[in-house]
Amino acid sequence: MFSTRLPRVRLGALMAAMAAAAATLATVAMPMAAQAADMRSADIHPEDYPTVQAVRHMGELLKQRSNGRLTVKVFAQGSLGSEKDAIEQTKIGALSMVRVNSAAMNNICEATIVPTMPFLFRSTDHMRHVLDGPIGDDILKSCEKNGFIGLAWYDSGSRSMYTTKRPIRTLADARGMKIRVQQSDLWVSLLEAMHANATPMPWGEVYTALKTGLVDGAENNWPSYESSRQFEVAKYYSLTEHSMAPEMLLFSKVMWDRMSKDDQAMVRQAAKDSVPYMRKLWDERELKSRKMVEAAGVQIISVDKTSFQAAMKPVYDRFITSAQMKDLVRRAQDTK
Ligand code: GTR
Repeated sequence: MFSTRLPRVRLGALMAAMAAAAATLATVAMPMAAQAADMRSADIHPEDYPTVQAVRHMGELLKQRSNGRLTVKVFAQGSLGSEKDAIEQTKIGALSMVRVNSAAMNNICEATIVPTMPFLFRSTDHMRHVLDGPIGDDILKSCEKNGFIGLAWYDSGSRSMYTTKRPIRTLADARGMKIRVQQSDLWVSLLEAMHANATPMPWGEVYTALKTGLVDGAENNWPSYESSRQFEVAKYYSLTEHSMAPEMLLFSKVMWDRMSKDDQAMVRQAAKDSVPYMRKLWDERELKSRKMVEAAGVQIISVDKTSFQAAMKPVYDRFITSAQMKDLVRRAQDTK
């Protein structure tokens, strides 16, 4: 594990550069319809992860519906680099699609901060109602100006804290701990509000960072904690459930604008149709992952969530300031 992770990151960067070169060549040499036909999508998760499977499913639907003309190739396991790299590749049109967490878009498309906010969603149902309705659509649409066509929201469950040396039982326990966060200003602020030391880094580096003691902990949902094997090196999982930051499926605006209206509609529909499929896989995987890590000896710790929630006021004060952001948060909170 230790020795295979770093080279993969470098290989990913190399492949991303090659992908960019190939896409540039394709732009010069190929007719428009052909460009739209072979779509490539990136994901940092392994092959069997629900997000990867959902995009594969979307590809199958598209292939069927277009009689084999539109296809999607999914590059899983971060083989094209980190989420940040893949977002950049998508922006310039070297990749057609990318599946990332909303947090990865926070510094790029401001409205994605809303569903990433701590303790915004009251339950899975509440989250799904908000994202399936006009608020979810408005946020996806708002990323168009940044170069991304928002196709769908996928589930990502609740994120909780996990640590290597000692468990977090109360808010005070988090004080001074070095905790890995996603590369988003919101996440730095969120952990600072717990008086922890926020350490942003790409997902592919977290296992090693935990193992070598570079950080004392991280935070994520059950399936990511399990599939990354981070539970082997951070055995205390504290049920803070502080954010339900969802996953996003984004299409490159550069590539989108080269497609016919009919193909765009087909892509949108296939992405939409992959959501229930993803949620089914997700619900099963959450249970399976939790059981698996418990069997492996992970200690699950319940915490007083209200104290963590109360500590988040400065995060709302800092990030939810404009009328547009306040309106989105209020509408989300008012959703049943
Ligand atoms: C996972 C998410 C990834 C990535 C990762 C992280 O839950 O699915 O897209 O954001 O968390 O923490 O970096």
